[in-house]
Amino acid sequence: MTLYSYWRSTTAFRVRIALNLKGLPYETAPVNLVAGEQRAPGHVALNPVAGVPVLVLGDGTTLTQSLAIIDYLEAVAPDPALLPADPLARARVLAAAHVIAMDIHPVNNLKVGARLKSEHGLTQEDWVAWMRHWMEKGLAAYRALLPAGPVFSFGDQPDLADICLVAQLYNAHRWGVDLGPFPRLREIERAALALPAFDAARPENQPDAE
Ligand SMILES: N[C@@H](CCC(=O)N[C@@H](CS)C(=O)NCC(=O)O)C(=O)O
Repeated sequence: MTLYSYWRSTTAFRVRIALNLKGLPYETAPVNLVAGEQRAPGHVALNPVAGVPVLVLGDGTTLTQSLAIIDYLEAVAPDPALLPADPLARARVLAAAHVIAMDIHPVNNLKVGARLKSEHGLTQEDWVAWMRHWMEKGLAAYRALLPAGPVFSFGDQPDLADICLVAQLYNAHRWGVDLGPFPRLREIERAALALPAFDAARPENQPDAE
């Protein structure tokens, strides 16, 4: 399999973690988002939303959207499970994952920032304040969904919510979010990054890291 990825992309980070947790080997095809390579016609032919991640399977089948890719991986390589079998527990993990994937990430995407700057006069400083705002709100909501007790967000093994959380916290560190109010989230992050599957997926461990 080939993963079209950018080292700093949090959505590609999610897929890297899932592939590693499931022990599925893959090659990385770097797409430089800052240089605009995601908008090249060849890449848009792979992913019509002009972004990463894209996972190309051995037979050439193309998959897009990080959560859909992880859902596919879960179906074809169910061990270790990234979602609980119990319907209620599964809904809780998905809800937390969606706080990050549906509520935080879309409004903080590179193309949103580019549009706000070009069409609405935002400065880089305004944009950083915008991103911090949505991360702080979203991380507070994520924290409120967590039960007390387990090592990771919902259990003693990492799941889809942890995958989304760890990737998002990378961005929170990058953009200077005050994580002082979120000691539990940092504890989960430390436990996850101590695992080789998470560590190997870190942005700084990617072949295109600058
Ligand atoms: N919902 C999509 C979002 C994918 C996405 O937007 N990825 C970002 C990187 S984290 C991207 O490629 N952005 C390109 C751009 O903003 O131009 C997913 O989960 O895969």
